Amino acid sequence: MKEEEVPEGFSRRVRTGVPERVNPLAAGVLRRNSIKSWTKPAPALYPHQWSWDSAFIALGLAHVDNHRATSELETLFANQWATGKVPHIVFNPEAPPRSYFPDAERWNSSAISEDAPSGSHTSGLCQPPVHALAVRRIWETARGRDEQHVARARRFLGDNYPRLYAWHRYLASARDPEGSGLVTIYHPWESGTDNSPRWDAALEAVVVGDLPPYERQDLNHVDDPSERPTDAEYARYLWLIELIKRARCDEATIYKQHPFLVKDALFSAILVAANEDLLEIAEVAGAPEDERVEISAWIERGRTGLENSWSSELGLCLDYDLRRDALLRARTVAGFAPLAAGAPGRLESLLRTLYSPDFLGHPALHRALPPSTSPAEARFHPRSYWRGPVWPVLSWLLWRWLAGAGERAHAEVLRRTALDQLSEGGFAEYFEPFTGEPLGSDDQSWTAAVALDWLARDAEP
Ligand code: 2M8
Repeated sequence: MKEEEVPEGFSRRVRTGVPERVNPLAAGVLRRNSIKSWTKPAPALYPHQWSWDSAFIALGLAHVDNHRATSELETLFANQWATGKVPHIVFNPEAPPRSYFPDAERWNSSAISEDAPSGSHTSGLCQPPVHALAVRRIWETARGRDEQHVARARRFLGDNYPRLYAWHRYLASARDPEGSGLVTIYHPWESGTDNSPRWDAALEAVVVGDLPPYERQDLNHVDDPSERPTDAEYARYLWLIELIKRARCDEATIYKQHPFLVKDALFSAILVAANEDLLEIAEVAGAPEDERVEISAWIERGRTGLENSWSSELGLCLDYDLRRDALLRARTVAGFAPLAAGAPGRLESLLRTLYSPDFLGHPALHRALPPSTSPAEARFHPRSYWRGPVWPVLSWLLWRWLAGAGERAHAEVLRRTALDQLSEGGFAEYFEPFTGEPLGSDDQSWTAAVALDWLARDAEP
């Protein structure tokens, strides 16, 4: 057996439990999910290219195949909309029929919007902007190699800086006409934390109208339907898409009449961190001074926005429902978002919340890793997708933020615990927080990708 080959049943549980085995296995997952120049998020459940998955994948690939990491992002950015938006899905024309819904035909984006790319099929939504983090990682890993790698990475940064800048400008303008520093999302899928209780109140207010018939495909790919969103949630997800299509994806029209309009704290925090990385990329790419000044202003505005989302009562920050003019009260891992911006003035409170029994200090946790929703939350569900399970990508974000905020010892414990989880449970999409049971899809690409990034730390002096 070659090192990266995985025997039958092995992907669900890495039986050796030896962390050193994780590296070749993780690279193997990415290789097997790879299609030409990009990577499927999972072997069957997600047969297309997803935006923030690809960013995490590129970040992991940067350690094993820098060139392939760049093509992952280039393929995604080749489908950028004229507005600067990076679509949340680029549809794979070779995906098996009826493998994912809503599909390219249901979206039909190029027919409804002139801003959509004409030569491909994409969704009309977007996802958190992790991309600049990945581009920076590509640069960092290339710098440790020979001249040729450095020159190629420098070219990549130069070619892609304008696309990243256009993407962030879109988010800072079309998605924040109020200048609040917080990004507005039109659909829970844009948050990436789809059925999180964060969205319950805003989603419940959405009245579903006449929906063209549809058949869910996602339930065919999991062991138990309770691991996925409910039918009632799906009806609302599809109704929101119907409304976005009727608005022809026009931002001003959506802003005027869409029933789901929410300021997303986690998305906004990722944008602050991504803008910090974009500034570095701008430096390498020799970007004009006025653009650098603009990026710095976005960072400041983002920090202010996060500060304004702070809840002293919960010791977390909260999302905001623009339609009902109300904070969305939910204790979820997204509440730690200010850490991404260094958490000035809030670090102590955030650490207190993080290590309290509401999160990592909960006595019944299988491992001290962040459940997506606090077990103290009435709407917590340990098996249901973003309502409780541990997601390795979120552990990765928290790890990075803790380290960035100067909490290196906490970050290191988190990294090791997260690697132990993967070495015990394989590269699952998410994990039951009390038992450690792997849930959702097996061989989830971004889980493997963050493992590669975590393991690369061991090689550092
Ligand atoms: C999940 O979302 C998609 C819709 O975008 C789905 O459930 O069908 C989320 O976990 C999202 O964050 C992720 O990007 C996507 C692909 O892994 O799956």
